[in-house]
Amino acid sequence: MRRAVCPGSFDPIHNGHLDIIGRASRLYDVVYVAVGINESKKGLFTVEERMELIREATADYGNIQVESFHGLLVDFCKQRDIPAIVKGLRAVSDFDYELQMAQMNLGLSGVETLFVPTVPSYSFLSSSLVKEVATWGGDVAHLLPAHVHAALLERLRNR
Ligand code: COD
Repeated sequence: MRRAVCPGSFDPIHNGHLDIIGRASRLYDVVYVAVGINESKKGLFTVEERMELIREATADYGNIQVESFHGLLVDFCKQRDIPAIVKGLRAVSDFDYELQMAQMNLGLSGVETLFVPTVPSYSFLSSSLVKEVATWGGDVAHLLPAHVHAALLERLRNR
């Protein structure tokens, strides 16, 4: 059984994330989508809410397991016998830090990192930009699954 993990904050999941997860799901038998818990950073959505939004967004893929993790990603991989991390690369600016993390993770545990180039139409996309634009009334509907867009607008209205 070939397994991989797509880790992230996913606050919230957007179409750039989904593109990478979908492509990973065609390469591996099981893809874990792992939401990192970072107590020092308060998200717009709770970790449980993010997981539920991801579950709904990936329900049709058929081989996605949504989980959360605390601490090191390599420990999450070790506990589940996952040999590969799949990451999307948006631009050269992502590369320096992603390379550092990939080398550190390889050195810590032998877990490999595979980089998947983002499709050009999503190369500018990040959760923080989506939240910022939506906060000021900008239209982000085309950048998110419909249920995530609805959840985002509701959360911003009630904040
Ligand atoms: N197109 C394609 N892919 C994208 C796009 C896009 N527009 N946006 C994001 N992605 C991909 C990237 O691969 C990114 O890594 C992933 O989606 C998740 O993105 P975010 O922004 O939701 O998540 P990050 O970058 O905040 O997540 C960071 C992690 C939680 C993965 C990282 O901090 C981590 O591994 N933490 C665990 C602690 C640890 O092990 N630390 C040591 C590291 S060496």
